Amino acid sequence: MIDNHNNNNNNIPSNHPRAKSLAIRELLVSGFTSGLVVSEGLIAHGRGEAFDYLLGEKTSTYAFDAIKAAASLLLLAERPVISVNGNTAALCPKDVVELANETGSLLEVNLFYRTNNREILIAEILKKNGASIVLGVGQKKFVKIPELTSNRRHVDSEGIFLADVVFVPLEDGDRTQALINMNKKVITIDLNPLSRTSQTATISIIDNIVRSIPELVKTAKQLKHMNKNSLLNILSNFNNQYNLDNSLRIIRGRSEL
Ligand code: PTJ
Repeated sequence: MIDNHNNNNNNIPSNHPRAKSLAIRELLVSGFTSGLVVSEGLIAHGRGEAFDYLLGEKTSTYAFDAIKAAASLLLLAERPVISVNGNTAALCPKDVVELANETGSLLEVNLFYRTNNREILIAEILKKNGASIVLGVGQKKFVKIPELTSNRRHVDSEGIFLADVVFVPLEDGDRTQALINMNKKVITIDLNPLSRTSQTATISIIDNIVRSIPELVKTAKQLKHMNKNSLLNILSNFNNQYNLDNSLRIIRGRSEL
C-alpha cells in the first residue's frame, strides 16, 4: 500500500523515541498521496494523536473491556457490517478484512467526502488484502439514512441499511445517532471519549485503531467458540458510560501530572 516514491519511512530512525507514531503518520501520508485519504483525514488524525498522547498511547483496561464487548456483539449479530472510510483503509486494511472474516461481517465503503474514485480505491485495497465482496461502491444500490444530511447518509441497501450491528471506526458527526434511531447497535473506535460518536454509540472503544483492530481480531478468534449465553453475559456486564467516564479519568489524571 505504501507508495515508495512518497514514503518517508526511511527517514525515521528505528530508535527515534516517536518512531511508531511517525510510521503511522507515514501510512496516512501515503494514503493521501494515493487518493485513499482526504486532506481532512490528516487533520482528523492529528486530533486523534493528541488524545492518544493523553491516553498514554496504550490500550487501557477500559478499552480492552470495550473490545471484548464489541467482539461479542459482532459475533452475536445476524447482519453485522463494518463501515470503512479512507483513514481506516490506509491504517489497517488487512486487520479490517480479517475482522470481517472472523466475525462474519460484511465490509462497506462509507465516506464523508465521497467520490466514486475513492470508493473504488478503498474497495481495491480491501480486496488486495483478501476481501471478496465490498459493498458501498457505485450509486446503484444506495439508499438514504433518514435524518442525515451528510454524504454518510448514502448506504448500501444490502449492507448498512439492513444491518443489525454497524461498526463505524473513526466516525464523524451524527450518523451514529441516526443509526441508533433505526434500531441498530453501533460500535465505534474513537480516541476522543467526548466526541458525539463516542457519546452515542452502543460500545465505544477509546483507543487507537492501529492497536484496537488487531486486538479485536485476536479477541473474536478467542470468543467465537463460546456459546451464545456466555457472549450475552459479556455484553450485559459492559457499561459504556462507565467505560467513557473512566477513559476521561485517565486523560484527566495524565494532564494533572
Ligand atoms: O474518508 P472519509 O471521507 O470518510 O473522511 C474520514 C474523516 C476521518 C476525515 C472524517 O470522518 C472526519 O472528518 O472525521 P472527524 O470528525 O475528524 O472524526 C474522526 C474521529 O476519529 C475524531 O474524534 C478523532 O479523534 C478520531 N481519530 C482520529 N484518528 C484516530 C482516531 N480514533 C482512533 N484511532 C485513530 N488513529
